Amino acid sequence: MTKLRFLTAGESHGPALTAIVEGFPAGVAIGTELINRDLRRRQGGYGRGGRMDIEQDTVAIEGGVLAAYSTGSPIALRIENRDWPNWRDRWVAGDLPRITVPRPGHADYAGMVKYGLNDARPVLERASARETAARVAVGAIAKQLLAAFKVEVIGYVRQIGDVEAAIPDITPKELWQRAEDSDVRCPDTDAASRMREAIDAARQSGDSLGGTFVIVAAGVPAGLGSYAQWDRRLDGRLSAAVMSIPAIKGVEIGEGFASAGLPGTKVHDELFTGDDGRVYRETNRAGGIEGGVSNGKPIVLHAAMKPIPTTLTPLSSVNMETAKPASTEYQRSDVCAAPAASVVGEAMVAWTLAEALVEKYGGDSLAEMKR
Ligand code: EPS
Repeated sequence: MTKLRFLTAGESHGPALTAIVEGFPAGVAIGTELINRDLRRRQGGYGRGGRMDIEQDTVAIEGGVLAAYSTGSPIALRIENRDWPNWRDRWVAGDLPRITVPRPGHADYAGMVKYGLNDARPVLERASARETAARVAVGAIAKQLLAAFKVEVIGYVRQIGDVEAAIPDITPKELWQRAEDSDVRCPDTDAASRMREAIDAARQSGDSLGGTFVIVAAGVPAGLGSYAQWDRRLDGRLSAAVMSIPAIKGVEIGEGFASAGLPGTKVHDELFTGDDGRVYRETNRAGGIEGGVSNGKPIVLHAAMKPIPTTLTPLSSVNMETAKPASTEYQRSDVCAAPAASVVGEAMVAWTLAEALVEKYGGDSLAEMKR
């Protein structure tokens, strides 16, 4: 089996997050600093909460990399939770107070029902978006494989609350550069300042905000994925990967939902040949995928994140012990995590493309893939 796969483990307030990447080809240069850079990017963003003042996520590579190159063995990654010492004693003694009022929109209720628990703590510990730190570390490793094939994955925020950015007609790389300079990861500086205002207003009123982000993968070779079977379709796999990020409620590829309201002649990307006989297109409304197969154009994916479910303003809920009405309790949370989610989106798209590359080119070593 040559399939590339990964698993994560760990709780939000436990000792650490762990990831194991398996089936990763040998001979890929793995830079720890490139992983740490993405971990820092995920931690940032205007609207993040108090936890990010505690954490300074860095990765320890504990297997599968020797002298800065992947060996083909499982890659083990560990990110310590700096918050752990604040929880350790009560955690180990088992005297953390039970949580019996589920937050609407979080995994609390569904998790309690599913696992037959009288306490939402085990649910929220694992369902917390803290787990995405491990995914970002894995995604940063995938990006290093993609870089060997000149594939680049970038992400930026397009909307926060009801503030929508006007995306300038510049290259994805330039958009990304602007997003990198923005604390809401938005390339439109005017919209970015209105987004910050919207986040401030939500914080003031004890509320939370969602948003949307765009992920672009440039340099993706044609022919990844297949129409031959449902689970080989690259668009389906990318959508599943991005939808699996906590709080993501919508994913579209290319023009997505807008294309449903247009006639076919206004949607499909016509083919032309240039003087050199090469096929080209003037548009990319399909977002780089037709028939579930990459077509050589940049892959463009757009995702919608709902507002964070933990709100300072209580929401109506039920005490699961007494079945009586109750209000949600608040400790701390982000007001808006859409900028961070865009970094996680990059990771999940990079991962899915790395998987598809390994499938197509054969994955024991980078040299073999290149051949
Ligand atoms: C997160 C850490 C968590 C939350 C957030 C994501 O830290 P804490 O619960 O200790 O404040 O800030 O989790 C959620 C958004 C959630 O709904 O669970 C992180 O590292 O990203």
